[in-house]
Amino acid sequence: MKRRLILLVVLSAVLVLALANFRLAAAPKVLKLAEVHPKGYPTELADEEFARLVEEKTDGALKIQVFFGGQLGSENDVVEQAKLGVIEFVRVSTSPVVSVYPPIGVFSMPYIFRSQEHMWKVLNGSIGQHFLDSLTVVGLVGIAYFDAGARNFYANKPLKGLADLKGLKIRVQPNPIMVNVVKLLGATPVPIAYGEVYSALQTGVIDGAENNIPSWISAGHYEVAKYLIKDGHLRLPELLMVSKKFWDGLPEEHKVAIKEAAKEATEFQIKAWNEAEEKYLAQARAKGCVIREANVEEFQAAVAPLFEMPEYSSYKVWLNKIKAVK
Ligand code: BDP
Repeated sequence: MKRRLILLVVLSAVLVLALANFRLAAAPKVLKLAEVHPKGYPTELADEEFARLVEEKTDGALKIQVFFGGQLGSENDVVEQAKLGVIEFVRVSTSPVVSVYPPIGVFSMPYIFRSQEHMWKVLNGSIGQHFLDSLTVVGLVGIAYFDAGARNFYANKPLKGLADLKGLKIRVQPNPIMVNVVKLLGATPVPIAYGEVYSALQTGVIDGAENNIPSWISAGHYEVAKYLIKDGHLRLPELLMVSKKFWDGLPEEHKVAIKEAAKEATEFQIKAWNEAEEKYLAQARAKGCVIREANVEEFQAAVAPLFEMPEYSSYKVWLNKIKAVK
């Protein structure tokens, strides 16, 4: 009787251990996705949707955690970390990618998209696909674009026209093209990470910045810089990318699932974006922000020399292709 009892205890222990082991083996892999925006911002909402879809489509094998609000570092930092395979997914602006893959700087050239529709025709066509695919040479896999609307200038002083930008210290993304754009507009460019813009405005390190309306409002920049001039100099696409190091180790069916999820997340994001633009614009008005329409031709004329700079001559072929997309 005693022997039987001992045997039973031993067998149960073995069973418990075996089950625990099985559970460990079957535990979903938790992957990181870096996002600079706060919870509820349209790109963050789309990241969450992407994570949900990936988990669903891989039957729970891949679980993505969204680290919002820049918890994993600046966009330039997380791009580097994704290249190394430390972070699996990143949602960033195309701007920080210019430093690791200069050809994508084509999208940072000002006034190249006629409208949101024109931009999406380009991104959904062969040009957009070319840039997503070519990122593999720097250790990144581009899987989707998101919408970031149009960027405008804002400052702590009234901005009625181009002349008002003269001499102002304007924050730009750490991107050499934007440094040149702001210089051509007569202001002083100050490249700093997104997460530092608010305090730089508060402490007077900068007089203004440039971004889309949802960022201007959600990051609180409007509290210090309430004058915005709508010139729409950039429609800078957002990128969702995967670390190639991680990607190469995935089974084919998971790659397919991730690509499908990214496609659906893009559709979701564009809707969320369009709603957010209206919502944040209404908030800006309610908070007493001053929004003026720019004489865009005046701005375009000022930045025209950029297109003749030798460092951007390789962009010409792409710029012509973008222009030709109807
Ligand atoms: C926002 C982009 C974000 C960038 C930020 C910036 O969504 O990815 O980090 O601009 O200006 O519009 O750095």
